[in-house]
Amino acid sequence: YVPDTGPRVRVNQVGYLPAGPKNATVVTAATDPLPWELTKGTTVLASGQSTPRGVDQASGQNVHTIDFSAYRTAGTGYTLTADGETSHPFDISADVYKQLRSDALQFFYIQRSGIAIDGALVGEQYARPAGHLDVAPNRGDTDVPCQPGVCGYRLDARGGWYDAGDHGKYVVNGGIATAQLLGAFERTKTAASAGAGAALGDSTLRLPERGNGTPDVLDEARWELEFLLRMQVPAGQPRAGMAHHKMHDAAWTGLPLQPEDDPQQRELHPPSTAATLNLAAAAAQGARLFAPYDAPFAAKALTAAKTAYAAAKANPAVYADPNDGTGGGTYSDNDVSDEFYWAAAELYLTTGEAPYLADVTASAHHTSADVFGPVGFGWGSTAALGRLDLATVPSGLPAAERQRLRTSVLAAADAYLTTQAGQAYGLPMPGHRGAYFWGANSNVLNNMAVLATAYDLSGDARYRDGAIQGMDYILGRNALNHSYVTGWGEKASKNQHSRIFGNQLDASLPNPPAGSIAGGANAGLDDPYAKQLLEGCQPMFCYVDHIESYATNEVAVNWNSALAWVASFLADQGAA
Ligand code: 9MR
Repeated sequence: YVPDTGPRVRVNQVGYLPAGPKNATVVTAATDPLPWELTKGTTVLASGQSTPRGVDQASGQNVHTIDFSAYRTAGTGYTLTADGETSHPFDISADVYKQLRSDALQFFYIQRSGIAIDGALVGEQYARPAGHLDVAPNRGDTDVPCQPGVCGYRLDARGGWYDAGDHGKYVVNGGIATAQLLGAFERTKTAASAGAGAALGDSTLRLPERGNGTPDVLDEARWELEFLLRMQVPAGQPRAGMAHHKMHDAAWTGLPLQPEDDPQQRELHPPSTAATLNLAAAAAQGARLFAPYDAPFAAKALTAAKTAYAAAKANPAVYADPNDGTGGGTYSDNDVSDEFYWAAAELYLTTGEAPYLADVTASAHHTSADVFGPVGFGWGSTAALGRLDLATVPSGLPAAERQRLRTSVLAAADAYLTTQAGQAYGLPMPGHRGAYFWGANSNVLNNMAVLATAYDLSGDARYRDGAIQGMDYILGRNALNHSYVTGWGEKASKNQHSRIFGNQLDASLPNPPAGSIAGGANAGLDDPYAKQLLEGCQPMFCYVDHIESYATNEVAVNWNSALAWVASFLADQGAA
């Protein structure tokens, strides 16, 4: 299988910010510098010499890089030519990322469970009846039994978002995705470049809640928060206050299948410490952000967070079964020390209470440099979320302690800049095979979020430029010459694995909406379709835009939340 990778000059297919970094990569056999030209139509606007970079580890290609940052004039239809090849066209504009923020956030409404999706808001092709409200043939989610032997009660677990291309709902992953939407909003309270956060205010998204006086991004996060709260074990039951790890169908549903057509039994799976702590962290953060808009809801969320945290401390090692993967993913994680740290941090930031601070400072994650690992944080490694919030959200932490945490964020960002400088495709992630695993695009984005936070904290433009340059990889400057965000770039993912957006299998169904990010190159080849097609691939080539490749090409809430956070940062850098 040889993918069509188009012109050998690789650019960000969408564009570059006028005062931001502008880099491209050329695949070539040449070992000496090559002349390049930036053109628009027949006019040559800039020229120079490429920098030979040798063989790129992640792609196996001999490559050169081109730096045309000095050209800053806004316009459309630019191309870059080198070695007889001309790139896809791109823009230079302060508005390049303006729409990406709302596109990436809008994905969540279309993923909602338990509510009809209004075509008047998001386009008739995405309109559908409410899924999983017990209207036949659905059996769930308003009165969900446990798996046999797990509990003696039923829960109303309606709502929330479908996790990804499946119909499952998972507390661990829902928690981190919610936290990133809340975090995108919370950033506007402290980051100078975010202005007053008007871009994330009320009526900035196409949601049924628009115009209710609450910022839309909070309304969207609340849709999942309410679900997370419903997953809590009721008082009086064994393990009260913990959260059920997940709920999904007894067996995997077919592809494609609209949520309202799912006939299978839905079941609650056992509670886990990890899920309980993710609920605690996300609900604690939600409580402080909702306080000005809906005090009763904020209080309810805080009570749930406190109850969950106490239940986790009483049940500190209840792990999800790594073999519980029939009908849904496992999201199993046998190290919850990072979730404990994150939850304690959020509870401390919301309440200022000493016991939470004591747990924060007693955690090994509070001083470890490892919270910002080379391959980024994610659903199973959440300590970075706690550290980033402790460094940015105002609190009663002693100034010296705050400074130490801030310095640790800058040190992590320095390491990502060093990694990025070593990557000829400009991404802040190492080039070895092990870095390209399931959902790697979200790890690249989360490293960019650390760079972005370092910029917010320091004002040092090197960090901002690192975050901006990382987006080039996502939007087409890569070995496949492929943009991983639907609707963004000349050649972009559009056949992501999804039971809802099944256009590739059924032409009457839509493709994913603009702003949906694919999981990305995964050298693990963890699905049969990718395995038979891509065996032996170099890491950056281990991707195919086919609906059956769930391990390289799925949509997922925790990947779109990473995109949404970063897109919101980038949209604020228009002047950069
Ligand atoms: O994102 C998850 C990835 O880190 C795991 O390696 C993988 C296998 O366990 O599962 C991924 O999550 C999937 C979940 O289990 C079920 N819904 C779809 C998710 C994205 O592929």
